[in-house]
Amino acid sequence: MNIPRHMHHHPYTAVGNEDVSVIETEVVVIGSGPTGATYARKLVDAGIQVYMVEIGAQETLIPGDHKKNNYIVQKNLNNFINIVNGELDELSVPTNKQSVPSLDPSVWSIDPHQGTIANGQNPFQDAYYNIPSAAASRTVGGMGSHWTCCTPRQHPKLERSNLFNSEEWDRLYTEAEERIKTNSTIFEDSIRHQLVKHVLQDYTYGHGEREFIPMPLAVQKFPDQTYLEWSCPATVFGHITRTPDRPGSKLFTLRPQARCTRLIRNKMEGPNSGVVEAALCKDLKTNKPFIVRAKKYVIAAGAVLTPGIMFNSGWDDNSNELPALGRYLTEQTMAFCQVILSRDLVDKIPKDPYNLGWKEKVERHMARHPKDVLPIPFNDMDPQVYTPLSENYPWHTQIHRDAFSYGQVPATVDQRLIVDLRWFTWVSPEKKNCVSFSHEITDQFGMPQPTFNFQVPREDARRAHDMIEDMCNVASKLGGYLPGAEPKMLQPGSAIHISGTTRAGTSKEDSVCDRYGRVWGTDNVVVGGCNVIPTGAACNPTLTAICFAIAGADKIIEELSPKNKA
Ligand code: KBG
Repeated sequence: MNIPRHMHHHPYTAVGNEDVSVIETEVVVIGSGPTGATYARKLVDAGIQVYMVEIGAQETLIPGDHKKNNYIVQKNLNNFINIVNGELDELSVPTNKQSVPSLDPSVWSIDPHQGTIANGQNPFQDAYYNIPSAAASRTVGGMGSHWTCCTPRQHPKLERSNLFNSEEWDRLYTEAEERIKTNSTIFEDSIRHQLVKHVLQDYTYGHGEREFIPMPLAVQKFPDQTYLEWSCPATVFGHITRTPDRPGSKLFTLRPQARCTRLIRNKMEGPNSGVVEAALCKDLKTNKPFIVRAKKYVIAAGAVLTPGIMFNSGWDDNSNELPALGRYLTEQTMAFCQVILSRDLVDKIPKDPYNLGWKEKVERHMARHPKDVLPIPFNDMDPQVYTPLSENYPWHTQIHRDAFSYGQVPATVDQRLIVDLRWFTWVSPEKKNCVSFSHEITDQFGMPQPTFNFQVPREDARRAHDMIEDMCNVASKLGGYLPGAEPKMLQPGSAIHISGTTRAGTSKEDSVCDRYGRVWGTDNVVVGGCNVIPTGAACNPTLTAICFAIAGADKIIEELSPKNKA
């Protein structure tokens, strides 16, 4: 199965007369986030050659590492905010059509009927129907290089699709958790984690059935490391990538800073009609096109850029081959606040009310740092508590600390006192909620500009309202609001969990691919990522996207196995 890869030059008719290099491989994977990494790892481990194309640069020594795997960042989470901000490229920015009457009349100013189109600005975007925080992370590792690593399973009744039966889901989730190293025990030693968990467990709020439990997180703690090791695409790639310490697998090539422009399809009538023959790419450093020829093409380039590549490959509005492409888009509604722990709770710590050995820890800390006014060791890990979604509380919650692109804590506030509350609920998939593309304008990377048309359906909006009320109730048991971080709904897209844009299903009328990510009407194109998830879900989608990638990769392995290859 190990076909030697060779690069050679020959004129490729599909891109005109230009002499372009051609790379031969078995499977090309576009995108290096958690799902691309899952495909690559499984295929390579099965002896299949993989060429991965990633538009972003490799910014870490180990490809696809988490930017939080850094002592300095873990010492001060505020440092992480700028990293995340820098990695979230907004996808559609409505052109500002507001008049500015005080503008110096001699300067160039916008024609309100046109607008500019640089850097994601989009004159077609109606601000009212936008998903303003929708973003892409163009870097090796994709969103996995800064994600929060929260990896719950979807609720079997409220969230999960029935494309797999419950045994199949169990098997997929178990493998996904193993690959991404999910666990719920690492934070058990933390005083604040236990404090928050116990206070909220004691508070049953009239419904005994609600559980406040440790959040499932993809993170490890190695005995010889002073900081936590957050899981990421590097974890999933494992041995197949090249690092300073190892050569990586001969079957795997990662090519950063290369854009996949489109797939080249055979449009001739006949048995090969619709089959993809090559991926047309461009090296962004040299601006030179190149071609990758493979047996299978896996697009895992993010929930918005994946349908964009497909649109550019001819599955556009004119072709009408995939009427569900870009449609049934879902994005969770999200509520957020930050509290400062109450004086009563902080004062409880030295008394060790739950008999968890806090007294010794606090005494040791005070002896070392007599000037510290808080009975909380500096290396006490952050709280990481959640409540799984349930029929009575149909939202996913996170009661934790998580510096993201927002949530900066002022330098004058001790970060040990801060707890973040994030509540998420689903938006049901509706055909009219969509991302569309146009051949008329491109984004800053020369790809079709996405435009969103998104509105929260009435019933989902009501649930979002109940959700924020619940968040306030829970917050009030912990402390008071950090000024500036009082409860609010975040703008659409803040969860960065857009799903459904190439959804899996059973027919092309309302889906783009089957449960293995195989695109309808082609033999050799597979899509991966949250875009494949067909249901509206409240919890973090990455683990479920990895499940779909596991199923898809297993199918490719079966199809490319020697007996089926002939
Ligand atoms: O807190 C995180 C959360 O875990 C998540 O999955 C989402 O993407 O982003 C949140 C921060 O905004």
